[in-house]
Amino acid sequence: MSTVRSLPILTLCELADPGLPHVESYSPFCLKIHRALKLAQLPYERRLADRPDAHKRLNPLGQVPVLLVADEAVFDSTAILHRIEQLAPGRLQPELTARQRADAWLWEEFADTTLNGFLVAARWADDRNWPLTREAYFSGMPIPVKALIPRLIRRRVVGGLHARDVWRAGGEVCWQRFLTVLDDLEAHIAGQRYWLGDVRTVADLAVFGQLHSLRTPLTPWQGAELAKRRELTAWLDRIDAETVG
Ligand SMILES: N[C@@H](CCC(=O)N[C@@H](CS)C(=O)NCC(=O)O)C(=O)O
Repeated sequence: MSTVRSLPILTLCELADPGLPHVESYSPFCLKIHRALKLAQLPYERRLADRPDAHKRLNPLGQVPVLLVADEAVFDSTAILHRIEQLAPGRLQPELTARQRADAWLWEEFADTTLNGFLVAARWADDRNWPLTREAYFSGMPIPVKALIPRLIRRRVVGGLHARDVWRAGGEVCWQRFLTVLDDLEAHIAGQRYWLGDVRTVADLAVFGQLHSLRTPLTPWQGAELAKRRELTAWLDRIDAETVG
């Protein structure tokens, strides 16, 4: 493992801290980056905002996370992971074979797309959870806008889920697919220490970011289904313990 020299100041631009133990952010992408920075032993500051596009000056896409490396803004959590690898070589994942490396990044992509679709659907589209999400995300809003804005944002987010084919066939089909994916992930991780076997990789961080985010009080049914998968839960607990800092 190489040493980290002359580090630039790192600032993670993100959303408010939910105030829950072991959940630095409701954003699964920010959570992934918190854990990556801790694993890489890179000290960082936090810059919190009420809404993702508050950091738009740094990220024209209007999303979080953004990592400021001195005054260079790096955005998109996958690009940030690559940057962390450059800043602290070997700390996120050891030297891998070409196939292991490809597999790690492919799983990272699967987490950011497929698993994220279920998480967004669970919080924003699932009627059982929407009141909890609305309260958690919008409670600070002044009353007159609170009646309207969350509904409009919800409509936009659920529209995005249709476009991604996550919610197009409705909740029943979405949650049936979710259970099948959970069963497949459970079978995948059975008997393995890390997502790709013996070595910890970016796949662990990315899959953790999305699945651990389903274990907050915002999504009780999805969290309970996850808890039934014992191997997956044991792996999540292990990654949490190893990266919580
Ligand atoms: N591909 C981006 C996705 C980031 C993302 O979707 N962040 C959410 C918060 S969890 C966000 O900023 N949403 C606001 C929006 O998309 O307008 C990444 O990996 O960083």
